[in-house]
Amino acid sequence: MIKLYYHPSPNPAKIALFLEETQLPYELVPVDTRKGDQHLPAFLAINPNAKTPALTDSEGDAVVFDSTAILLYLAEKTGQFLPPNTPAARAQMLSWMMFVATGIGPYSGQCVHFKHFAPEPKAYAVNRYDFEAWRHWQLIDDQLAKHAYMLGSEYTVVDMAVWGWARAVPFILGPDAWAKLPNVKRLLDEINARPAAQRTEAIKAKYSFKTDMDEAALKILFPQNARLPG
Ligand SMILES: N[C@@H](CCC(=O)N[C@@H](CS)C(=O)NCC(=O)O)C(=O)O
Repeated sequence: MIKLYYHPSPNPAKIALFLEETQLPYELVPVDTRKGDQHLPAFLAINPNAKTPALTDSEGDAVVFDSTAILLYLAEKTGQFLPPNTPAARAQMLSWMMFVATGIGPYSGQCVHFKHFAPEPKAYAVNRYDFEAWRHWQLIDDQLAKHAYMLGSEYTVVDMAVWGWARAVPFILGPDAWAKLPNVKRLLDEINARPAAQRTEAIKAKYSFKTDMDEAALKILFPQNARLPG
């Protein structure tokens, strides 16, 4: 049995989408990161990085954390949503998966942090991360201007990786972002209309995750602020 350690945020959502697309049986284990569940010893034993998502698979005793690793694990396990098994197609798949893992995710996440949550002064950081987040999203848009999907004419695991963060684009880049990223918006709308994405969205309603970003949640999510003076 697969267990998905889940919070309704961009990285875990990609995994729920994959599981819903493939209809693999799985049990969802809520991890309420605004309450600090990611720091509980039982979760740290699965993901020492204290972040969602993580996944265990009793078939083969597998434990896997980080959304990119999990997507690749599940795609290889099922043989689904992968490009043709040629060196050229696999090279493109790995390149774009790592681009999302090391570029889209971190720059979008830091852009959100500095725009919406960081204390002053922050103009330098907002400028850097907004610039880099835009640059990364523009490359995704350019790729999607050339092809229906990230790897060409087929919907693959790379599109699911992009979808996780694409849902948050207006919060990351601003309310006018879609005017400049029409191809990302097209992919987002297309995936959102899929039954698997609708089932993924419905997960939120089944669990009562904390939504308040109150003082306690800020302390848990941004522990580095304890080092700031006064
Ligand atoms: N590189 C990791 C990043 C995971 C991550 O940042 N997860 C967020 C949710 S999208 C989280 O659990 N944050 C809680 C925290 O930082 O304490 C991945 O792709 O899975």
